[in-house]
Amino acid sequence: MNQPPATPKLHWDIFCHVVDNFGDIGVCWRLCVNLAQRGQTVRLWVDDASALAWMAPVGAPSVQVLAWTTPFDAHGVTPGDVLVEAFGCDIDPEFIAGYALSITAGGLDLGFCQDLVVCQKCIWINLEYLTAESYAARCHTLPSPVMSGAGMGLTKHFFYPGFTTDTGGLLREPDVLTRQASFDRAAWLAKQGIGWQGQRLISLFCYEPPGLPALLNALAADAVPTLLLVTAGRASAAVQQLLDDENDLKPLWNNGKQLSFLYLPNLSQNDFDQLLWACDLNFVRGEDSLVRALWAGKPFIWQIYPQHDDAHHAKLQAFLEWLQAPASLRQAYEVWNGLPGARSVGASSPLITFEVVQAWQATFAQARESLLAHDDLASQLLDFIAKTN
Ligand code: TRH
Repeated sequence: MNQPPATPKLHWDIFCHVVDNFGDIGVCWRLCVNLAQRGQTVRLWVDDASALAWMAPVGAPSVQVLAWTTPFDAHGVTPGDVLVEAFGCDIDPEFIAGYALSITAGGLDLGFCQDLVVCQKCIWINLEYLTAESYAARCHTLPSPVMSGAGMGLTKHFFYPGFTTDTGGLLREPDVLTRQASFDRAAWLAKQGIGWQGQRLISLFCYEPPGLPALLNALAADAVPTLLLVTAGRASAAVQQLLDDENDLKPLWNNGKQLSFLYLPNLSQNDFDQLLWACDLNFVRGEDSLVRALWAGKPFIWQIYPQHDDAHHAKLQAFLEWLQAPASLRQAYEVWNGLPGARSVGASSPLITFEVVQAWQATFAQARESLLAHDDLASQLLDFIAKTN
């Protein structure tokens, strides 16, 4: 019987420029870990690694973090087998020149590379942002010949993560399902020092969402008591600002104490994932936490990263389309994100009543099932490399 070809063990150089927030480093770190879990050796070059101190406090085997400095310091290393430019960052010409040299000279480090065929080729990946818009499938894996500069003559390939089989898939660790299956919610909450008395649990990871006042008012008025677990940083600041305003203007707004708050410290990515597994409803934002919320399989509301030209409106609608979101869920997303035309939401709004949230469960379960049937992003990258060489 023919054995499937063994996954080549390659050396990867992944470059990450932190623009703002935690998505750039969050996605890149997960990609490194995902690759390492599949036998790869990875160097992560990042210009601001500070968030990794809490996101990944114990690091990961076979992943090395290097400071990406200006001017460029190669730290005495030579380029590996695969270059990844995350989110359109530009790798320094010195490094590209070294990579080009190793290819044109057939300059293989056979001690590193166990797959001669793969190593003789240029594998230069431009990893793009996640979107459900149709251009992702159209552009996925397209080649982009380099016409000038240190990499002249080489070819980059675009790699688009995505939700459908004609894209590069989503980051997913091989053991995520087994870890989830044995997750003990009460034990995890106790370990975090979260005093839980059976209330509905909602996590809040957001920017400054237009729908936040409506959410807090609706939760305070709801028959079901809620413990809101507010993540550190912008979400905490937004809630505290709003509470100051509400308490000044409407001192009785949460008089029944139906809504209580707990402010979380920065969690590791591992604990952040478990936070999403523990809650009945999650509010997430950006790119990476959206994917984690999908794997959690619980209902969630997503605040999309806002862009100045409002390009995020189409991106949000494309996601809702892919999700086959029912009308109440669409409305909640539109209100939360302040989309034009979104109906304003009052205390009796369907944004978060218990029944409505429960009705969304089927949509998210179905989405998760369909995604689990596709290969994850790291596996698809490895397949792509094997096929194109
Ligand atoms: O921080 P973000 O808003 O990042 C954004 C988006 O990725 C956006 O698409 C991008 O263009 C912009 O940055 C520059 O949201 P995101 O993507 O969910 O990243 C947050 C990361 O932080 C994610 O990996 C989870 C992690 N995290 C923790 O590890 N612990 C925590 O306590 C929290 C709150 C988050």
